[in-house]
Amino acid sequence: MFTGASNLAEGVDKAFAFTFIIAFIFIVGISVFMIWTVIHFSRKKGKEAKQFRGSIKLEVLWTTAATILVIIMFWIGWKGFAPMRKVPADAMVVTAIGRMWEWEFIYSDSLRSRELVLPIDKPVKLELVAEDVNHSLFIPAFRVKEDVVPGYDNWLWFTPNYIGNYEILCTEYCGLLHSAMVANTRIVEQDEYDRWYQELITASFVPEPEGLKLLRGTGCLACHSLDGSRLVGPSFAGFYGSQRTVVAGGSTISVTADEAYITKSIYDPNAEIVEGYARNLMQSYRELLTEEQIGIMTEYLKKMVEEEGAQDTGL
Ligand SMILES: [Cu+2]
Repeated sequence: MFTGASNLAEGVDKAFAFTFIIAFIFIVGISVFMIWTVIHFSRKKGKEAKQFRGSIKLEVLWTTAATILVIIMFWIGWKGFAPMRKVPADAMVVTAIGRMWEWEFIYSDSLRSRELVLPIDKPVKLELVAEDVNHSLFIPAFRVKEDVVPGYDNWLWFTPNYIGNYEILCTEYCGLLHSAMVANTRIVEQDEYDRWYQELITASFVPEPEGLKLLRGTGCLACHSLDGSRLVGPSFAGFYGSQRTVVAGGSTISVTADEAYITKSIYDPNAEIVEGYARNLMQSYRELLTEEQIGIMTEYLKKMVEEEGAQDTGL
């Protein structure tokens, strides 16, 4: 019956199931009684209306019964909730950053990851940081959810106890692409986690190119992938120098993705829309990016295509 993937899931599910069952019994009971009352006490020919006064016995009965039920509901809910605010001392700490419109996770030694990878059966505390507006981190499979608010030190903890991939969602409407603000949490065995962490350390020694840093820091990669996968906007894989079919002012034209096109797409994103993508999802970045910065980003995108080409020809 209880299928959550963390130690906290059973407490939440029990409270939910109990409240749901009680509510269900009452809605059915009250509806049936109401229908019976309407029929039974309807005006009938030859029958005098009778006047009733209140019944102390009934009043006491349903007040006591309802109070006891509510106290039981509270008690079951409290038993599920209390452990959520008691972090074990040995919990591993990861900072979860929420920004429009992506999640990022910072492990010890400032190692950053887009995916939340965690070892099974080990308690983890997520410290929640918002970089712009209010967000809310929700991992349905673990039954944990907390608001991520700028300037407020919020946190949550859990112990994952099933291997697998689980979705992380944002459940506080945070703007245009709120619904795309998803991430993955991967629960693995301890040795696989250690391997993954080593890779993270190794990757951190390779300095990130300036252009990539800008793309990441400006949030471009939340909507434009680097690996060709389709997100809200067109991917950057094989992008530079390619022919784009765009819709501009009602007519479909073909343009080359060069620096001028990139600058235009960043400063006036809705003037030309790549065929098959939606209009008005991107705002102008005129105030946020200088032409020089766009130049650095363009250089990176150009190099990316050159490297892709070199890989394809086996060079
Ligand atoms: Cu959000």
